[in-house]
Amino acid sequence: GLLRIDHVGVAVADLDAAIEFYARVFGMTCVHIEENPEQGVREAMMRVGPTPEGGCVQLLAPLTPESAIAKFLDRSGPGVQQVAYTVRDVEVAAAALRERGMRLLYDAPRRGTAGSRINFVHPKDAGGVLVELVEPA
Ligand code: V0V
Repeated sequence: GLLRIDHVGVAVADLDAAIEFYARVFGMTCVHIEENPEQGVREAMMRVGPTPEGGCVQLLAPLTPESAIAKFLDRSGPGVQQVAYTVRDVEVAAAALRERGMRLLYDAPRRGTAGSRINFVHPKDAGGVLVELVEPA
């Protein structure tokens, strides 16, 4: 099952400007920055509060015009793009959701932030929310 909220993903056009904004306005701390070419993103993990239990906002900027984030920005503008849940085993969690009629985007997990393994539930099956499953490294 789902263990906790891992992060909330927010699509942004300018990653550096967004990092500065979330740090200055909300007092969040940038704990990780990574480029993920397979996902077409440059992303930053902004930790909420002083300890990891506070969870994170993941800022997502597009690497290419064809990427999922570029498409989202074109259609919807900047804003919440996904909600991600921590799971112990992404394949077990994906199988359980498939059994409940959800379409998972990938047959096999792909690489997410910091060596995690990830998969997604299609937003059309989840009430308009792109749901990500994250098995941390
Ligand atoms: C699209 N739709 C969304 C949506 N993206 N609804 C809610 N939230 C979103 N993020 C709606 C869209 O408005 C359409 O609605 C409908 O879904 C189908 O759109 P589509 O044109 O068929 O599909 P696309 O091309 O917009 O693609 C949507 C999906 C794509 C979700 C399939 O974005 C995708 O593959 N996402 C998974 C990968 C990803 O998001 N990577 C970036 C984050 P109407 O118009 O039909 O009503 S990378 C990441 O999270 C990492 C690295 C990490 O966490 O570690």
